[in-house]
Amino acid sequence: MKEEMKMGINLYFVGTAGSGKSTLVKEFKNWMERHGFDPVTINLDPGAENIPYDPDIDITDWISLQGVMDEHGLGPNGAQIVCADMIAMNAWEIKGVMDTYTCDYFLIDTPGQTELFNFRRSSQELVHVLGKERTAFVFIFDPILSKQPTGYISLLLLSSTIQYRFQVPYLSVLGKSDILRPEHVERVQGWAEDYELLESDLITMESMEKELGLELIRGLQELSLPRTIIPVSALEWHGLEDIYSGVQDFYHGSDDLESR
Ligand SMILES: Nc1nc2c(ncn2[C@@H]2O[C@H](COP(=O)(O)OP(=O)(O)OP(=O)(O)O)[C@@H](O)[C@H]2O)c(=O)[nH]1
Ligand SMILES: [Mg+2]
Repeated sequence: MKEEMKMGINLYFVGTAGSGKSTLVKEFKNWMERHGFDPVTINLDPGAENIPYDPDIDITDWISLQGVMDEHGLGPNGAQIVCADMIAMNAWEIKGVMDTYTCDYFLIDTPGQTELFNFRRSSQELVHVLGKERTAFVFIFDPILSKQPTGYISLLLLSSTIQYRFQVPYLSVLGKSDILRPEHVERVQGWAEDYELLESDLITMESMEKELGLELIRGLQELSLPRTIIPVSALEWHGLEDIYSGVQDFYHGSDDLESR
């Protein structure tokens, strides 16, 4: 196996609640193993119950949401904020455990309440301590929200905050694309590539958000957001190779599966 493959890229899966982060971590791990790679999974959600895979490194070994709720007399949302900062305080310990692994990728599952991860300074510190120079994000667009131009624009704004907050390479993926009709998938792909198409589809909508939406599109056009969105189905193993080659492009040039 190539030496460069063993540098252990930190691949974070982010997206709105229920967008499919944990399932994608699970299936991307299975896919990687099937293709001869060594992935290591990390759960960063201290409130996660019923994770669909058995994480190699689990934040709940350090921090428990229920424990923080009990100790500080907080509800689940307030406790999540405390936990987000506690995760950063434990970052060097997590890094210490990561250093005991020799692997290709660390697949990092992030909390369901995505704004906690995206907006808090502690997450930036965590990403830095765990090795920002080898980091990429996979931003999952929720398929149901993405079907409408207004929902898609909202998610585009959210993804742009990730670029703004973290300044790391990231891929946009359309999650659970198996539940969308092929023409819907193509439409969303078209919007990613061509903002004029997004604009013209927004204009035809009877929506109060139309005027502001058009102005937002003009602003978004100025940003260097990814101009492709990868349709992915974790359950059907669709688009997983595209994620892999997209990340490889960031760090190793075009080292695709064929060249292994
Ligand atoms: N059809 C389909 N369903 C999926 C896919 N990926 C995830 N799901 C389903 O979507 C639901 C949410 O998936 P999760 O992986 O738990 O999503 P999450 O983003 O980790 O959720 P939170 O951590 O709670 O925010 C589950 O019922 C999954 O079975 C997919 O590729 N296709
Ligand atoms: Mg999850």
